[in-house]
Amino acid sequence: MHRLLPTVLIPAVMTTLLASCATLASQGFAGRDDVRAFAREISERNGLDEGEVRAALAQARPQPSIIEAMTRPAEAKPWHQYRPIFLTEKRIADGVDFWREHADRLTQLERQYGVPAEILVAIVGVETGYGRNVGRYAVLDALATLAFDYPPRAPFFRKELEQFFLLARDEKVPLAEVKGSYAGAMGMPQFMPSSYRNFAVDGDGDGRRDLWSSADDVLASVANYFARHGWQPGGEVAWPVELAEPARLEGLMNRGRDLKAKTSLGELRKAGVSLPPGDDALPAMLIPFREEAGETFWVGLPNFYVITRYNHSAHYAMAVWQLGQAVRDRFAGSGSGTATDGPHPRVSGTLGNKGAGAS
Ligand SMILES: [Ca+2]
Repeated sequence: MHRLLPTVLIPAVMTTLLASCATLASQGFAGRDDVRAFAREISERNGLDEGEVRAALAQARPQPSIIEAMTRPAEAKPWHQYRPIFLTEKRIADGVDFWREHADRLTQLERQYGVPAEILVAIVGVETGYGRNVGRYAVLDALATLAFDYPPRAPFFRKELEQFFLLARDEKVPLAEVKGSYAGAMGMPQFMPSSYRNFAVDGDGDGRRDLWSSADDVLASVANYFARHGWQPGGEVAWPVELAEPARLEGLMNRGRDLKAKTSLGELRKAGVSLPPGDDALPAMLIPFREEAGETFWVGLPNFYVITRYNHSAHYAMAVWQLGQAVRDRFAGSGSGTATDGPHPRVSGTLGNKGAGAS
C-alpha cells in the first residue's frame, strides 16, 4: 500500500488544491469544524476520550506534498518504466540475503498458510526494500491530510484515520511518532491501519504484533493477509501468451484499474490462445503490458488477482510476482536451499525477456 514518486504533471485543479493546502499548512487542523465533528464522531463510536482525540489531531500537520504524491502514482507509469523500479539487481540480491536470513520461518509459513516464500519475500522487497525504507511521513500527518484535505479519497482515509486511533489504543502504538508512507501505510509490509488491525499476526509469540521490527511478525502477517484474501496453495499466478491478433480479443482484456476477471481459461482456449494445461473453469484476466515496442500479454490466474488485493494494480502484482521468481531462482541457484521443489511451477523462459532482466 504505498506508491513511489511518479512524474506526471499536476493538473490545474490539483494546483489550486495544493495552493489551498499550503495556506492550511500554517494553520493546522485545530479549530476546523469538520475535524472537530470527526473527533466527536469517532470518540462516541469507539468510546475514545474526545479531548484526547482532538488534542492528537491538533498536533497533525497538513502535508501538501502528500496530495501532490497522490496525484502521480507510480502505478500509472507504463510497464516498461514501472518494472525497472522494482526489478533491480540490488533488490534481487537483497532478497536472497533476506530469504537466507529467514529461511526456517519462511518454510514454516509456507506450510502453515500455503503461501510461497517468494511471494512473502517479494512483498516486503517491493514495499520497503526488505524493511530499509518504511516511510518518512508521520502517519498521523498523512492520514489527517488525506482525510480532511483530499476530497477524492476522504471517506477511505477518514476510516483509516479512525482505525489508526484504535490501533494506537489497542497495540500501544505511539500515535504521534509513528512514521509511514505518504498514504499512511506502516512498517516493513506497509499495512494500512485497518489491515494492521484485521490481518496482522504475532508471528514470534511475544504477545505483540510488531510490523516494524519483528520480521517473524511481518512475514506471518503478510502470509495471513494472502491466505485470508483467497490465495490458492499450489495455484499458478500468471502466464505469458502470444496473441496473433490482439485486437480480436480486446473485449476480454483487463485494462487500467479494472481487475475483475473477464474471461476463463476455457474461453481463451476456445478463442485460439495457446495455454498450458489448467482447469478451463478458472477465471482469468487477459492483461496487456506496455513495452517500449508495443504490448505484451499475460494471463492472470486467481492468485494474480489475490496479489492485487494488496495493492490494486496489475503492474504491482506483476512486479511482485516477477521479483519473487527472480529471487527464488537466485536463491535456489546459490545452493542455499530447496527452493526449486515448491508447489508453484514456473513458466520457463519468461523472465529472461519479459521480467527480471537482471537475473
Ligand atoms: Ca510479536
